[in-house]
Amino acid sequence: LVFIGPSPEHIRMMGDKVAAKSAMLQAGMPCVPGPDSTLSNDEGELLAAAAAIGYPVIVKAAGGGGGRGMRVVHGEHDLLSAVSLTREEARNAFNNPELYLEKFLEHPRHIEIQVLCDSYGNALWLGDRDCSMQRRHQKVVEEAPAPGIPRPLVQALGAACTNACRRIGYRGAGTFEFLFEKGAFYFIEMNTRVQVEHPVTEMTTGVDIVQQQIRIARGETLALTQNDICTHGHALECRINAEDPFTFAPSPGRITHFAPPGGPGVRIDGHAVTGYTVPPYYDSLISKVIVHGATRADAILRMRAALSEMRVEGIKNNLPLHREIMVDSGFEAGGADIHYLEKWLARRASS
Ligand code: MV4
Repeated sequence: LVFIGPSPEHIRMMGDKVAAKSAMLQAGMPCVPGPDSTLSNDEGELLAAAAAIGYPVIVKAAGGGGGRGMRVVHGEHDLLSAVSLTREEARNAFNNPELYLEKFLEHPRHIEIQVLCDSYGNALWLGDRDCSMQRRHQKVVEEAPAPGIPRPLVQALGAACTNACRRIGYRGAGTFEFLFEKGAFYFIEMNTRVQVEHPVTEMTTGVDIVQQQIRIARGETLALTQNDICTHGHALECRINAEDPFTFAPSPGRITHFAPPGGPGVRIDGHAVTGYTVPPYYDSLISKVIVHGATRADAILRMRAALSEMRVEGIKNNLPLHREIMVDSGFEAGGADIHYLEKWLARRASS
């Protein structure tokens, strides 16, 4: 049996967010300002560490990630209670009470870089994705490339990611997650797996990431070099969930009619068919609609057409929400931050 994925040591390293950040700092990766160590329990040291960063700060659990185990602190009066609360939560949820401290970035975008590495020190990056359109840490719409960011900045970041991979001896597919604010990138976490949003990278690079994972696991050398990688056009992905499009309550049950969209530049990843029963036990994701176009504007037009063709009947689903997002001027403009969708939903709920 051959495991398809990174080594256990790398998975463990990236699961410990303090170890991950420390390895990345040593590799020259830009990280969010904050101490390169776990927090002590000494009140004076804690207050000094936060004061050195400047408020607001964010307390994060070393064993957390993906939005679990973190707390924003706006001033020194809240720091010590936030640290004890987060530590208790971390102890219970992750069996790891270690915490770390960062400057809290208030209006960042969530940008990620896809990498592929073989077992022989070869590393490639496959462009960037913007995953800022999210609600409660669940991505809703993803795209590649990230709109409006100067390409030389992204290219330097991609090179920093492949350098870091070579330095730590990473193997397999991986994603470097960054916050982007005021023209700068800050590393936050690395995902050691193929992610739900990988199709937008496949559509813009033409590289089959899952095929590459299997080839790497077989012990093959990457047949591609960085010069072989160029991105074309723009791709969008809408996650179709079995949920109420207003309350977000899960809506499992039988799909009485499923009609996926089609046509040039339209890809559906999913398992749903007419007659399929969505079980109540898992994530509500039932299908992904991915489109590619020559430009971002073309991709949006294709997504609007695809969503208007698509039918999912018998269960509630978020197709109506996606149809609204695709005609929203803030989304169309590109570059919305991680809070945009939640604010938009709050306005929509009250009108
Ligand atoms: C942050 C942050 C602001 N400043 N770190 C949330 C998920 C986890 N991967 C990291 N997260 C954040 N870390 C600093 N220093 C804001 C978030 C954050 C977030 C990040 C990415 C996507 C959605 C988010 C939603 C809320 C908060």
